[in-house]
Amino acid sequence: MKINYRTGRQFICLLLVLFSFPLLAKSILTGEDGYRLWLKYDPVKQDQQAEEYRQQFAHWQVSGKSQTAQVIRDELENALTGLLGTSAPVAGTSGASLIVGRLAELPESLRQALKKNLPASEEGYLIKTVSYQGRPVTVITAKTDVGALYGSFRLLRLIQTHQSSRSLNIASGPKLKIRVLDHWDNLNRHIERGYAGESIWDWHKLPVYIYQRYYDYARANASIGINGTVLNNVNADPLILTPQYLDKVRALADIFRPYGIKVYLSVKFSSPQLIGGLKTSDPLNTQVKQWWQDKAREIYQKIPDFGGFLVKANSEGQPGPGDFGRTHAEGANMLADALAPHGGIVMWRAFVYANEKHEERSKQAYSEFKPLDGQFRSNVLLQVKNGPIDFQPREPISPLFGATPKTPLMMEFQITMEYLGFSTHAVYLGPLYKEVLNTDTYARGPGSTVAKVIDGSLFNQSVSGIAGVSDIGSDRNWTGHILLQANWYVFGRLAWDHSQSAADIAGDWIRMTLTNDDQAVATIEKMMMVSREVAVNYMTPLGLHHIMGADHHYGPGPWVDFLPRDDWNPVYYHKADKYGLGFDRSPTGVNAVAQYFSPLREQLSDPKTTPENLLLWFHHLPWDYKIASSGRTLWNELVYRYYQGAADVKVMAKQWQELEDKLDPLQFQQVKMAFDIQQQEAEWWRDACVLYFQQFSGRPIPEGFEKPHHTLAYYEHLSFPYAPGQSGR
Ligand code: BDP
Repeated sequence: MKINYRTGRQFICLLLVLFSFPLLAKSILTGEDGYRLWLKYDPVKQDQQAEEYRQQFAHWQVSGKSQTAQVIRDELENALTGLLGTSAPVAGTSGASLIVGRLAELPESLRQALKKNLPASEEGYLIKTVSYQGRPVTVITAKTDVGALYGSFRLLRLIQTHQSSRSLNIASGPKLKIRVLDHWDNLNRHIERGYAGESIWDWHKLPVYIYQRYYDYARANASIGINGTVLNNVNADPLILTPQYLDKVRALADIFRPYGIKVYLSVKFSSPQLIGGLKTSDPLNTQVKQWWQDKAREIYQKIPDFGGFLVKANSEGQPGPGDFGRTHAEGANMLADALAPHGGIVMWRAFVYANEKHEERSKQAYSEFKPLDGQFRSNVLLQVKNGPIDFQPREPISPLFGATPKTPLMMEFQITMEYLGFSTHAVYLGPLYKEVLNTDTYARGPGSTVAKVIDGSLFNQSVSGIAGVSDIGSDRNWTGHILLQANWYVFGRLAWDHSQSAADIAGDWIRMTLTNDDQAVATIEKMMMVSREVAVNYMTPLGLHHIMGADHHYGPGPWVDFLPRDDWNPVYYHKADKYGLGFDRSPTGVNAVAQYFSPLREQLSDPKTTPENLLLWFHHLPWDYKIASSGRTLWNELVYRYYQGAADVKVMAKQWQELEDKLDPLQFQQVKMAFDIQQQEAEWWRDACVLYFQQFSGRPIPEGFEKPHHTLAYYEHLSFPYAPGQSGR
């Protein structure tokens, strides 16, 4: 029979369409794409509570003429119209049941009642139900306009999360003064360690072309109390300080100001040479000092409330005072002196480790900075990463916390997911942040938590701060994965008040972003709360660390041993051998534990008293070492945890799947697809790591566990030259 070639091809096409059908379940999905973040303002469920909201908040008044007052008006109008279906700004306080304004602007009779309840902080607010002209009125008041803005967002959250609005009396002020996002954004819009598209700053079109996104960024930040933004990468391009770029920076600063957000810049220490035409950048050189002073003046002429500089110096190839034989304190102080007359600060990073120093990497920052305590100007903060190495899925705290009573330490957390699965792994960072903040340093006896170190209360310091390396990019949903918006959110909420619980914050975020259905909220909250531990299990259980792929940091790479520096190689960190696994940082090894205060030091010196989740961080243990909590051998426990982690991702994915009917179709679908990737990648981590370590343990994968999908050689040969977020691009 003669085959009709054309019909045959049509037949094949038809088959292809049929086979690909399951992938194309629906070609047009409409719904929430994630752009609106947690500020959706969709109508609240029509019930008794909604009726109360309407009575209380439909008629409102905002006093004051500032730009911030206008921002509050715009936000309330937009939000209350959306949430309540009705919203009417009224001309005078007499017609309003919600009154917003600075204390000084309120009618005298109200003022007296409110004064004593107002929080001390300039940025704090009070939301109180009072009786005014014979009727109940809700008042949001503060010492500053920005405080009133924060209070307004707080009230909106209350409505968004369907809480009672009767007899309100909420006073709140921030526990930390400087609450900034650090953008690792390059001027070419590539984001170092960014997984959500390119930078939202369109440097090329600034200062003229202004995107609505800049305003929405400011709104989102103000809604959680973030009051600063470092616009550019710590691996800084000196051009940021040229007049051309400063005009662009000014445009952004002008947008952010009414939202209480100050702009900061990362600067390159060698800028005087690179853009200033000087022969040196020596911080003790008179011309260099003058150059920075002039530069500071130029900046403040354009941006009178400029926040200050963030500096990465003498670290990973960045220039610094060490290049001129000067200390970090001498470098930081020179910049601090230039900024001080204008009220600016220096955030000097302690993420410093040098090749020339033959000291174990986890010890270097402490060795470098501890002796400098007391030598920094009062407008310098040391910005310290939470752990002593580098934003790993789990690290002990950096020993610097508590070690510098005379120098304020700023926390640096990573929000972007460099070591936690980029933008496809659902990992809620609230528990990680809380774990760090609640850790006791014992610096001044028991109860000297990291939170108390950074909020200044432990050493009575008046400057305090926290920074989060941003996960924001140009993706429609900002963070590449809807659930990862929660990490931006929880960072801000904890920066405001570190005593809040990660679970409560997750609950608020879910209600504002995904759904107010109680059962769905409970399921998602539980999932979020375990998600970090799940990831630790399938990536770096029991205190393993720094075993990711080379350079791009994507996926597992425990075998990597070819990078130019010893301490960039995973083999340096896990030290697997025939005897066992782990890094001996106890007194029998490199004695990194000596940098901690007693009794933490002693606790970490002995494997029996070291928390199991940090065991291999501090100890090199034999494969048959008995894990106390389970009775398993180290090898069996390792395998168990890797498999448990991967299995738990499946459970999370299934739980999500079961919520389909309760969620917006687009949000549901986006997260579902990310879970598909996360499941594959969790198994990839599991299989690659178990096979790799098995070479050393020489022990079998215990019965009952499925076989790895591929050989070790297969995993070792995977290559990802275009993995996103790489440095130096
Ligand atoms: C590391 C990142 C690198 C950053 C560095 C830093 O891989 O891209 O430049 O931290 O914090 O984790 O400076």
